[in-house]
Amino acid sequence: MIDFYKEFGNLGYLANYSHHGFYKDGIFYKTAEHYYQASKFNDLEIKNKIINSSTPKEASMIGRDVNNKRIDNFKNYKLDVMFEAVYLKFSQNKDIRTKLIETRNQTIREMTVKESFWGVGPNLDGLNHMGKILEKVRYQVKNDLIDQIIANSYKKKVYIIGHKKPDFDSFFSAYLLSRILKSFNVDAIFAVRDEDFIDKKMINDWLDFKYEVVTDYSDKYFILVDHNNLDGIDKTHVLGAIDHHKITGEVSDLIEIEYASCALLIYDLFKSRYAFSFKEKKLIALSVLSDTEFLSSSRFSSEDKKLYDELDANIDVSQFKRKYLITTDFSMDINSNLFYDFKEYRVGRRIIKRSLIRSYSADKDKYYNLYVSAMKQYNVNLIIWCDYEKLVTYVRYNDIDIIYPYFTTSTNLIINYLVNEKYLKK
Ligand SMILES: [Mn+2]
Repeated sequence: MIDFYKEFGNLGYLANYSHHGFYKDGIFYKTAEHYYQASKFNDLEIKNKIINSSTPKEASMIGRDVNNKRIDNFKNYKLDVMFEAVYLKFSQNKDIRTKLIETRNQTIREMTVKESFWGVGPNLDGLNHMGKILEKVRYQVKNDLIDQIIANSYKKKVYIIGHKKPDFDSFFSAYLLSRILKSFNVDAIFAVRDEDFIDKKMINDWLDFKYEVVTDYSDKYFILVDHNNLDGIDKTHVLGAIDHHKITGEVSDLIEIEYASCALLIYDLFKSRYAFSFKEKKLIALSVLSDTEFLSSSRFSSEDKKLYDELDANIDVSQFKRKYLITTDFSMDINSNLFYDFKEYRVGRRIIKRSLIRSYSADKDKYYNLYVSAMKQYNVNLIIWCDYEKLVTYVRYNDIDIIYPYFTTSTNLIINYLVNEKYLKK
């Protein structure tokens, strides 16, 4: 539930008085409120007075003055006008558009108690039209981004591709999006960057799809899924990107929302336009298992759970966990284990080279110090060590040891934690 009140604080961007201006027909409106109030009148003098007023409050006072003659039956249009105002505001201000999209499918409420039409009213049972319009706008701007990706892709051969060393989610997301785009008549090709798969067994058992291996990026167009670092791809060749982590500033016009898995995000984005098959839904659910350590990771949120349940995949999670959960094999040498689940992350100008280790408690006690002391030698600066018994995450960043009190394999979460705790400067 997203409850906002007035234009202040974290959620203030949702309010009509927030200072996010936009253009319509060559005219600049300072706030959505300016637009809404100005739309009540045909009289140019009043209109201009509203547009030129310096604050939304002033605009509202002029607009509500009963001495000013409104358009006939304005009340019949007012919901449409308000939708337009809010839509223009969010579609022309990318930073708050992103914030709005990040609220996923949560209910939005304007907590104004003296307003039972736009807000929730005194008994919280008001019409809350403002909240509903924000939800509609959220849906619309998300769809605009999808339309943009599809439009960019027409009449081109487009490679749908995930990260290097593909895991289940990256591999399947690329496949799934290529299927969906084909249904929109895009010449989409399912591709991987290499065949050095993580989750080998799970991929072998479930993802029997033909792919192309692409290593020369120079003469091709791409749509990136899951972990959108360019990694050698020219920015101008990227037609779109969909990711369930917020990590890079390398690609513009991307859809980047925190979801349990990239395939789950793709499902949520396209479910109103593409009929997912029973099999596809099951594989989406498996991608969630794979990316959340079989639903035990903190990454699996209550919003994710709603969607996961909606997939109705009927999966015995503990059975899958027994079969596919692979901890680090400590009979292997340190070098290959450090680079088994290895990724680079960019934080500002810094590059974080992180290795993910999965172990039970006994192996943690036995090997942790050994691996930490090998970091410098192998040029790794972040180890995320997940203990599957204690459900605790041990983090080593350069010379700093941190015990993260939850179980997570989300590097993004850990990096944000390091930044917030000032261990890591942006
Ligand atoms: Mn993923």
